[in-house]
Amino acid sequence: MTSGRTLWRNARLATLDGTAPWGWIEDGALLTEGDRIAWVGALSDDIPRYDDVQDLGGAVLTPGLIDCHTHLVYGGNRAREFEMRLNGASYEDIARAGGGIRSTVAATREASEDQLLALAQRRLDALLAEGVTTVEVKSGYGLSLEAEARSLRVARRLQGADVRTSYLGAHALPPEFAGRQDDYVDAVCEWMPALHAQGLVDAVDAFCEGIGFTPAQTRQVFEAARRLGLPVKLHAEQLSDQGGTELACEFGALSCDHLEWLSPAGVQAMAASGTVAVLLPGAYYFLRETKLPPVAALREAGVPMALATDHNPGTSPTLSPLLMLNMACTLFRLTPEEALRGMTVHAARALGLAEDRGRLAAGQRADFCAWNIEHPNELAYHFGRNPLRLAVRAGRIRT
Ligand code: DI6
Ligand code: FE
Repeated sequence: MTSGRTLWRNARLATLDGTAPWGWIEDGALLTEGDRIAWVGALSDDIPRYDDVQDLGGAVLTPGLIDCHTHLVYGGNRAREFEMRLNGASYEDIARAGGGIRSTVAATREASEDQLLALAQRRLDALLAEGVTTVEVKSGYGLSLEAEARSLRVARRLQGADVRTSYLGAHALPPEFAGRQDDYVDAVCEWMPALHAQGLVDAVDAFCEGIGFTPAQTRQVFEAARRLGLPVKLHAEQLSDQGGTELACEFGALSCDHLEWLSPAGVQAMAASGTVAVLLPGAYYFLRETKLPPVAALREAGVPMALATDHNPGTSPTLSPLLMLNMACTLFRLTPEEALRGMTVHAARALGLAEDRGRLAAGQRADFCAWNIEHPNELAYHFGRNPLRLAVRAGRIRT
């Protein structure tokens, strides 16, 4: 590829720019210059000068997919726990008995940095194969300064997509802090400046839940983030209504994620603070939850809804963003267009990248996917089938 101007033509564009359905352009073309989109339009328009041409064979073009909530770095798996749940134990029972997140913490601490990298890269490769060009990766299975740093370094070393990292030290209580939860929260806050100084943290996350951390502890973590100028996000109202969302919104959170138990007051707080609701149908499905996130209320209040895999070994072992598009429709009743906007435009916003990516528009990063489909609604329709033809990242075809 040259660093000059490339015209990508013979495509049908779901730009997702503006509010027109799909931002659709039939007979579309797109011009890239370096890593940016320079122009988007119809073939019948006046096309600016270009140096070379790529023919897309009539494919549907969308922005590259953005998986804005994953836990890709960990050792082991929890298939045994899945079996236990099918034999009657609940997710909370297993967590309280010292299994759950803490069993993954043990396996993660045992693995070397290179082993963790190999495991995480293989997982990321599966996401890339379905068109992901940007991914958020959380720590949260190390739970010591050194092990959290190692996980975040692994995330930074991943190849093939842009990675945004979130520090999730407040994910679970590690065994060496048993019975000393407040001391652990102090430690999480103390480690934060060191991790930030190493350039390892783009945002700070926490698990505010009965089996996680209280709103008061979450506030302490968010205050530490604020002192460093780091944006926050939250695992909020997943298994119960803790009021974590209202707290996160007070801190101008980029996103609140899960939200099955979100209250009407929580919806209003999100609307007022412009916080993105990240919906995670994989975890809802895998835990066989029955309480749905309040999608109609979020829609009514104008809260942007993003969608992600939440890939993690305990509650959402999926590596299929396309399956999440389908489940968002079948389980949560999003429309196919809302689902796709949720994994592009709104996912970008959940990472603080709305001005940079998530749409096909001049000035945005040249991250896009060409799909062998007739219409973009098929992305949410064909579950278990991957129609990706090619992915372009920063103006280059990913091989
Ligand atoms: N909520 C989740 O669904 C994951 N983390 C969280 O805070 C579960 C993580 C795990 O079970 O390993
Ligand atoms: Fe999560």
